[in-house]
Amino acid sequence: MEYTISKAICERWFEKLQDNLQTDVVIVGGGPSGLICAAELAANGIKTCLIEGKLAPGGGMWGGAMLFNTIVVQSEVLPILDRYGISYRQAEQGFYTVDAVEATSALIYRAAHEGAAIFSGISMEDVLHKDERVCGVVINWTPVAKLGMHVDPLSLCSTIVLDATGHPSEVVSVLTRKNPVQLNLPGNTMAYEGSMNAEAGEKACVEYTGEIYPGLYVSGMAACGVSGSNRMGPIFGGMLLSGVKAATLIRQSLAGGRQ
Ligand code: 48H
Repeated sequence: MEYTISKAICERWFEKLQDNLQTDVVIVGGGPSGLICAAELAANGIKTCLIEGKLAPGGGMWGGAMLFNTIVVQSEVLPILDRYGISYRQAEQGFYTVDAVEATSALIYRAAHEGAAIFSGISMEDVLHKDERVCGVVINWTPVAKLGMHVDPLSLCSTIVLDATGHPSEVVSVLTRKNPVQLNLPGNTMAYEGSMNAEAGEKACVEYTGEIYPGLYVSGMAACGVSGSNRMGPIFGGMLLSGVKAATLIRQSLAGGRQ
């Protein structure tokens, strides 16, 4: 019995890895913006792979605010919540509360169920950068990096990479640290996240969602950070809108390339 169990897991997992060595989109980071983007892309037949460094995807959504696991959204995202079967309760002045566990688990379920390949416990440590284009990511086990083990990585090749790593914007950071690139951002360079301003942050994370370098998109808190915009605290409507916008732009770009 033990042999059969182990063989089944190894066969399926390596099949998943092999199938995603070359893919349409690699999303780095399984927070709300990355997860919803993965769900929307996969639902539309785009071959999508999501790399999450931690054991469980969900990012900053599980914890709500100060571990109070309730989040707030604004009325414009209610159609998204309805589409994902996430319940909400009216608060004041156009704001709604959502159970963080219900919302996070719904996003994870939908991304996986629509067919996005999710790899957890694996971190992006570098990008593939060729002919002035990002064309994939370099990955390794998160514990390998944490233990400082000298182990060489593997690569995932993709047409598009999305940096959905939240506050640290790790994909953009590594690209700019290692390569003399100009980004499609104010000042052509990566900026740093500003202090809390919920109105400005919510607007900016959607506005700056997009392609900032050939092959490289940013979403969510990463879009906010690299554009030098503000953080917004425990309101998550912008993260969902950003992920949906990233999926729309990526679909348009892939459709253009295939014509
Ligand atoms: C693999 C990685 C790597 C790596 C990081 O932070 P997230 O939840 O991301 P967003 O942008 O979808 O949502 C942001 C939101 O949660 C938030 O922090 C808000 C609203 N803050 C406001 C405020 O004022 O503080 O998720 C990012 C995910 C995490 O799960 C990381 O573990 C993962 O990315 N990640 N995965 N390789 N190198 N770096």
